[in-house]
Amino acid sequence: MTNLKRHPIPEDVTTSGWTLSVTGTVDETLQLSYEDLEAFSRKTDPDTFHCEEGWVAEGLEWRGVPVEHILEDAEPLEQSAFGLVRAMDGDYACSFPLDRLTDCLLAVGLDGEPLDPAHGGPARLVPPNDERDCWESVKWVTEIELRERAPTDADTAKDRALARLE
Ligand SMILES: Nc1nc2c(c(=O)[nH]1)N[C@H]1C(S)=C(S)[C@@H](COP(=O)(O)O)O[C@H]1N2
Ligand SMILES: [Mo]
Repeated sequence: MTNLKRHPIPEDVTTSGWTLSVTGTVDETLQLSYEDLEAFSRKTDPDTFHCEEGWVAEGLEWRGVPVEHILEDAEPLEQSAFGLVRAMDGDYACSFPLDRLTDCLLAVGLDGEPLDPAHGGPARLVPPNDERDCWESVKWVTEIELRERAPTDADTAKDRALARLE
């Protein structure tokens, strides 16, 4: 059981045949299955999640793979400086400087169970707790695209996420 808030699962979330793509300024484009990620996953210390809307979820035990390890396999090209993390629900995406992205966890489990779609499964980005905004914890992740230049607001969800809070 978990106390993350339950939001409706968007219609475009389908988990069958799911893979994570690692694309963009990398030497090796990757396609990883849930099983590939699960095999390299590790448990984290209990986490507390705060949403800008004011609610809090405590005692979350994520299990996942450090994004740093995923990216090592893709061999980022030297010019890589940003990552755009894309999701299944339409055009939802978040941008990160590469050094922040490597500090994130890609969670595939929560509280001893595979991460279910109600909580962003098969895979959800979990940025380090001390410096994250709630909308950066991208649910239903499908792709990590590395880039040389910063993605613009047109590429990301920040404006839309904030608009939802108004
Ligand atoms: N793909 C995707 N990820 C998302 C969102 C979203 O709408 N789509 N909402 C964000 C916001 S604002 C919050 S507070 C959390 C909510 O997570 P929960 O539904 O597990 O409580 O997911 C974040 N990640
Ligand atoms: Mo949020």
